[in-house]
Amino acid sequence: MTHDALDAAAHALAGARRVAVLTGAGISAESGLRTFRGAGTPDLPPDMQALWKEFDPQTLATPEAFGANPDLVTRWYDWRRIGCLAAEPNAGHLALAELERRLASRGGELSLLTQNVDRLHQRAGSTGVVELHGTIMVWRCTRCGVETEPPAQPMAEFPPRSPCCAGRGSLLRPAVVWFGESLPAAAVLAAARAAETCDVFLSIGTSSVVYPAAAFILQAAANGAKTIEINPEPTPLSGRVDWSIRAKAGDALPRIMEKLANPG
Ligand code: BV8
Repeated sequence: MTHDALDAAAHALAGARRVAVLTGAGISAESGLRTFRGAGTPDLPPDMQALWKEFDPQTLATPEAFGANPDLVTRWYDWRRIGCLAAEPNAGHLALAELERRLASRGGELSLLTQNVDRLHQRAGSTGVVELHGTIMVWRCTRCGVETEPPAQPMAEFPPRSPCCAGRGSLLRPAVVWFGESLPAAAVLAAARAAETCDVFLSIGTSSVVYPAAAFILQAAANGAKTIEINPEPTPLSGRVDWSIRAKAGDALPRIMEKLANPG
């Protein structure tokens, strides 16, 4: 982790009034949650081992997969939901919540845009989080769209019938955005506004291959914002940002916050 990149990032943030942040699965990796494209997965319950070996998450996160095999897809999502509930926010999540408070204390603002569905940012104290890809903590009736938050325990049946329209054979699905589905219009609007008005755009823990989320940092750069990426691995956008910091979020963000608190 190069000190000059960390110093440059801290310096850019020190002078910023509006900061936009995009996070991806990598910021939750240090909380023990699997990334979509990263290596390695947490230990699976024995009865689940066989189920996931031959499946690629990207093929399960689609309406077609749900239509073809609602039992498999809802089991996978409920397994992930329970994992997210058991996880704790890590130093990276907490540093972003602290950055939001620090900016607010001097009349600034932080727009936190996340691709993650685990709600760890909210549990870390971040507010106004824009969930670009929805959340795994809320499930929706496939017939009438009514949303419910299932209790913090594994679902009783798979696929889960919706309580409101069970008589009509309707199922519950996770309120996430699957591949091929449009992002919530309000979320896209909020993200575009943040990209257009921010002084600094931080991209953290994302492989920058999923669109339209990956495009917001380019929009910010086009609007004259300073752009910073934090990722242990390079991404397709590493060469297009002002500083690409090769580090884990849980290492780099607390260091940046330390430099903000003790300038000079
Ligand atoms: C849409 C939710 C309109 C569910 C997910 C151009 C424009 C528009 C669309 C497209 C386009 N080109 C292609 C498309 C289609 C598609 C797309 O982008 N495909 C890609 C794969 C080519 N986009 C869509 O379908 C979107 N819809 O645009 O609607 C439309 C409608 C019809 C037809 C066409 C368009 C919807 C996209 C949302 C899909 N839903 N998830 C769920 O979670 O199950 S996406 C999924 O990928 C997750 O949300 C995930 O967050 C997201 C992105 O992945 P990352 O977060 O970046 O995670 P990843 O594992 O990839 O990377 C982790 C990174 O962290 C790594 O780089 C690693 O090095 C790093 N890391 C690891 N440890 C750490 C770390 N970093 C920091 N610290 C660490 N400790």
